[in-house]
Amino acid sequence: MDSNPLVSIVMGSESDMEIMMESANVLKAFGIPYETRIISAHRTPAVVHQFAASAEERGVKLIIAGAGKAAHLAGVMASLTVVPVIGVPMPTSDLGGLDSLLSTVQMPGGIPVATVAIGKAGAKNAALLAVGILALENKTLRDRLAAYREKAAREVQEADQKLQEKGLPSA
Ligand code: RP5
Repeated sequence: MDSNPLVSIVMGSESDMEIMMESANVLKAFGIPYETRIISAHRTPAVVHQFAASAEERGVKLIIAGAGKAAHLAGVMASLTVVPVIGVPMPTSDLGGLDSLLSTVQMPGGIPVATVAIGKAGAKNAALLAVGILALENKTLRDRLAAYREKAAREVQEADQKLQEKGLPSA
């Protein structure tokens, strides 16, 4: 946790924490100061208002908001600040996360929430998107992001080479 965070990671419940750790891990790896909070649009709405209203003056550049079911946290946050909000829909037991996805992504025109995939991939990509946006004004970060992509490409190529040499493992 940093006293001057550039990114806020917020989640609606403690039950979202395991998934939202994916965002935190990426930001940590890129050396980006971030903060994490559990704040709920329906259980602690006053805290959400206070938090969002103060984000810009505290120097926060991006908010990553993860929530599930009737997931209104990202949209409510976006309505309360001009700081861009990236929404991460949580997987759910009843509807597989489709409920979270639709309630995060289907914002009426005027108040955008940049919505990523459901679950861990989305949480990871939310942070990578934040890195990319911050990298627009930061060459060091831009080079780190390029190196991250190159490493991912190398890993695929190595896996393919191994497959060509050894074939599929026998069942
Ligand atoms: C949302 O409701 C949270 O973001 C969470 O994904 C979902 C379920 O919350 P719990 O009942 O597990 O606290 O507010």
